[in-house]
Amino acid sequence: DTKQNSTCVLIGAPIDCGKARAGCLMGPDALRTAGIATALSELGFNVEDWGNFAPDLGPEVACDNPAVHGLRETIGWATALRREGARAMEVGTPIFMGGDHAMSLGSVAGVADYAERQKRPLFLLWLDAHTDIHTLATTTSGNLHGTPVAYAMGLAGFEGFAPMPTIPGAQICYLGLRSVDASERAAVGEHGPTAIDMRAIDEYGIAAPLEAFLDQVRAANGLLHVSLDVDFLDPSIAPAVGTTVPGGATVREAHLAMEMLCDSGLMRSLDLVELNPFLDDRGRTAELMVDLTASLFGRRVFDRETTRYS
Ligand code: EXY
Ligand code: MN
Ligand code: MN
Ligand code: MN
Repeated sequence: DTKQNSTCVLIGAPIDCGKARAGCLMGPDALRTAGIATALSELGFNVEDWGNFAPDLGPEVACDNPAVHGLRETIGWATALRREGARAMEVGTPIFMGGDHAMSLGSVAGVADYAERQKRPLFLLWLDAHTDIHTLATTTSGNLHGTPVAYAMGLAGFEGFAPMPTIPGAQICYLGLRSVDASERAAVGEHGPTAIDMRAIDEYGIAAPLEAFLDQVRAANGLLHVSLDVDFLDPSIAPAVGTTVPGGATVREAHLAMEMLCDSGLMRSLDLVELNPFLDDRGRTAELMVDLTASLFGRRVFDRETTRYS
């Protein structure tokens, strides 16, 4: 309905247990400080800020992989964010403000619960340098922010996490990849997410491969969840992330992707993750993330019609 279409729900998720380097817990407040709510209001949205959430008390789970850390707290976060995410879907467009990418173990599950109730297929667009497709068994760093795609696909090896409605690999698309572990490459090959790496963006631009994926979502009458990791962006424009990888998306590539997503009208929920304000340079990464969010929700230089050349 129109109320639902015109409402954005801000969900603060200061989760910081998905890796070793601390700081992402400040992410939600940095996005607020950079003006995320005002930017959305100025675009005509009704903004509800639900504040910062806390994790549930997770179960004690034995894990065979000694590298894995933060498991209990991560499961607690996943449970809480799944519940709040599903609830926010009924109200409007949730914007999950991380926090590290382990946040998506909860956000995507909540969105998937909603999609299942609506009997609509859920698609996932993962804007990231990394594939985040490890299981508890394959991760060597033990950093759980590297796992949410595997969980969403229903891969085995997520002891302690409640099962979620799974998203088939054919409904998942990566954009911006440039750092993939060997076992992750094998998992992508086996389970079939579309992998648009930086070489593909160099060769074809960002528009053509993204449009092909959006066509798939449209054809299936799907709901689209977008997960935007700060490290999708080149470190020269977005230094505030613990996992920088050179050769990322430019300012304009990123804005064009956001503008195309907005025009498609397909996005139903959004993650903004991995912002570590402790590593930022006078807030510029937080400001860029807010500017990209504004493009995603309709901020334009001109209406598209005025700049059409063919
Ligand atoms: N694949 C590496 C690991 O598992 O440790 C790096 C993961 C980085 C994940 C960041 C959030 O995207
Ligand atoms: Mn990630
Ligand atoms: Mn990443
Ligand atoms: Mn098309």
